[in-house]
Formats: sequence, C-alpha cells, structure tokens
Amino acid sequence: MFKKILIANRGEIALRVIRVCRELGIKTVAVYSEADRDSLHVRFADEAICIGPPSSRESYLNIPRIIAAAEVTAAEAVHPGYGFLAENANFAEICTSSGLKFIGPSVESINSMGDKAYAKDTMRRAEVPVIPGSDGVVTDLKLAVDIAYGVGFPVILKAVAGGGGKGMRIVRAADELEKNFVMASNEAEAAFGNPGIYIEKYLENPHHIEFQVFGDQYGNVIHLNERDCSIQRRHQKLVEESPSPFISSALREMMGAAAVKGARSVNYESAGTMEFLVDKYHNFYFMEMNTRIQVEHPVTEEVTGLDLIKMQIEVAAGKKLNKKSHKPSGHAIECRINAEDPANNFRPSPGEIKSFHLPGGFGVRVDTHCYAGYRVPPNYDSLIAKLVTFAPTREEAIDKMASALEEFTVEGIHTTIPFHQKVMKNDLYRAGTFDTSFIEYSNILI
Ligand code: MV4
Repeated sequence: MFKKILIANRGEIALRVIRVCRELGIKTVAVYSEADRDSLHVRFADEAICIGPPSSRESYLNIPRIIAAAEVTAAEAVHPGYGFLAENANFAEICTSSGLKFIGPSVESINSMGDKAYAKDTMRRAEVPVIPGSDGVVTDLKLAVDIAYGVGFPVILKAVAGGGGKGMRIVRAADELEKNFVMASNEAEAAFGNPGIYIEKYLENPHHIEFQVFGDQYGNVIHLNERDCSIQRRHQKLVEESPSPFISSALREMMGAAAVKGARSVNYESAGTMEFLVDKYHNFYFMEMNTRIQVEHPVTEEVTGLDLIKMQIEVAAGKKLNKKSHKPSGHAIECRINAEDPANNFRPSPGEIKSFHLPGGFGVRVDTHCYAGYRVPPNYDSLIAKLVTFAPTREEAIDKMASALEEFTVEGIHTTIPFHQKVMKNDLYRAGTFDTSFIEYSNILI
C-alpha cells in the first residue's frame, strides 16, 4: 500500500480522500491556492503546500507546481478528485513519468474517451448501442447534410473535445444546418482549441442515466448499477438518485452489461462512469464516458455499501476487485447544495458563511468542507455540500430528504436548499415521472 498520497484537489472531495487515507494509515499531502489557506483540506492533511494564486489556472491546474509538491514531500501517488486535472491525460502521463501512481485510469483509457466522437466509435465497435449519427468527426457541410437527412431532423451538433453540454447546437431543419455547423465549429475552436464537430440524432426529453463502473489492473470490470441524473439545469446536475425510477430490472441488466462491455473494451482501471441517454421508449444509447470519480458517487456508495474512494486507492495499489456480486438495496438521493441564489437565476453567491447547521440522523449523510465562519471563494465551483439520504424505499428517501433540507441552515450566503425543498414536494418528482426537461415543464423556478 502507498505510504503517502498527494490530493490534487480542494473542497469536499479533498476531505473525502484525506479521510479514507487516514483510515488506511496513509499519510496525506494537500495542495492549496492562496484563496484556500483557511480550508479544511489544508488543516486535515498531514502536510500542505501552497501551489499558487487563487486562479485555478495558476494553482489547481498548474501541473509543474503539483508535481514539485509531490516530489518535495515524497508522495508516491496522486488522487486527482473530480474536475481540475482529473481527466487530463497529459497530467496522468507526467505523474507516471515522474514515478507517481495516478489514482485513476491509464493514459490510454483517458485519451480514448476524451475525444467524444472517437469514444463513440470505440463503443460502437464494442457493440454498445450509440446514438445514431456521424462516424466520428464531420469535416464538411455536404457530409453533415447527408448525415442529417440519414438520421432525420432534429439533429444535434457536438464538439468532439466538448462534453457535459458545452458547445452543443440543436438543428431542426436543413436550412439551419450550414450556419449552425460553422458557428459550432468556430465556438469549439475558441473554447477547446479543436474545431471538430460530430452529429447525432437529437432525442427529445431523454433521461440521463449513468452506470458506475470499476476496473482493476487484472482486467476485471464490474458495474455498480445506475444513477438517474435527469434533474439538471444548464447541464449542471442538481439531484441524483439510485436506483432510477424510470428503468425496469430487465433494462438495468442490459444497460449494466453494455456498460461493462464498453469499459472492458478500453481495459478500464479505477472508477468510471458510462453515461447513457434513455428515450421515452426505453431505448438506451451510450453518450460519453467520464474517466474519473464523480461528484455523485455517494449515491452509489449508499446503495452498495462500498467505499468507492477506498476501492480506487486499493485498486491503484494493485489489489484485485472483489467480484462477488454486490447486491444494491434501498434508495439513495443526493441534493447538491450550491452557493447560488435559485431565486435569481442561480447567480453565484460567494462570501462568508455566518452560521452553518448540518442535518443528521439515521440515513442522512453530508459531505462538505464548509463551517461557520468559512468564506466561500468566488474562484471555484459553487458546491458547498452534498446532502445524501438513504432509506428502504424511494418515498422514504424523499421524505427524509425533505426533513433534512428543513433542518439544514446556512446563513450569510444564498444556497440551493429552497430549490431542493420544492423538488422534494413536487408531484411529478415524487411520482418518479421526470426527464431532463423537468426544470422547464415543472415550472419549479416560478
Ligand atoms: C443529447 C441530447 C439529445 N440528443 N444528445 C447534454 C449534456 C451533454 N453531455 C449531452 N447532452 C444532451 N445530448 C442527443 N443526441 C440531450 C442532451 C441534453 C441533456 C442530457 C443529459 C442531461 C440533461 C440534458 C439537458 C439538455 C440536453
């Protein structure tokens, strides 16, 4: 086992990793920006190194500084958390060539999923259903028109270097294709330094259902069922749950088998997520693969009883996956508590938290790095806490969440708590009849 791990991240995920390391008797090194001097990850780690000014680009994305911090502290491995450098193949490669174990998938796996069109081709070859559309990147307009007529309008244009909704355009008729194709390509070039665009049939109001997968260094790959992440706003997930109220056990089995087949085809090691869109007819299609631990991983931990961060560290150290079937049970829901004002278009609301009271009790979990007196910096992601409830049934998990939200008090800044209270009371949500357009048609923001 590793003796010392550097955590190349901040916030609740840095704390989450530090806690597991302590349980395993592993020493920890925190890195932090000047904006995070008073953060708990700095205080809870055995050692902490300042890696630069507040801007992410100069701190949490600063590869030479992070590698230097690992070298001076003699860390043996790096946990990247999520966001920042977690899916940066260049960072994983530099870790490896510096003699540091990158706690995540191989450079090859990250690369094979980083280009979204190539990832789709890879999955198609592995016989995982993919959304109908172009084979890879589309370079000229004439081909784009042919593909669009082939799959039928509407179509969606996506950046091969994008993901998570950035740089997408929906095209409803042939005469809109040319200008959108040119604009999408220009935007992709500006945003990602890669003008590549691919085309898909646009699915109306799909469900976003993702499968947690896990691989070890010996070719074993398992899945740990799904998370339904359909409740999103502008491609930011707000509520996640497992199991999905939309899929049958038969569909779950088919999607799980496809997720494992896809992950195995890229020799996947560590925690990963196969994202699928599911249409109203229950057809499922691979969309992208996230080659990292995700924000919403606690939902899966609650229903499986497995510690996914601990598993990542153990697998990275060469441990074999336990393949005996994990039988998920019960229902888990996560609400993302962000420092944002839901009454004002989810405008960021950084600043000092004056008072902070956490809910608790049986089946209630809170992952947070915040405390009374903590100043939420304006420089990073606005997530301040993940509130997770677990109960035998979905209805009980929702009721427990409503109660926990009631108890959760944050003063000094705005949070998404009032929004989540409305969701938990919403009839469509409670009935389990929601898809990715829920926020629009539920009128929940009005
Ligand atoms: C789609 C789609 C419909 N059809 N692709 C949004 C995030 C990005 N990863 C892909 N996204 C979508 N891709 C096809 N072919 C609809 C969305 C989409 C969406 C997906 C998941 C969760 C919320 C969403 C909200 C709007 C659009």
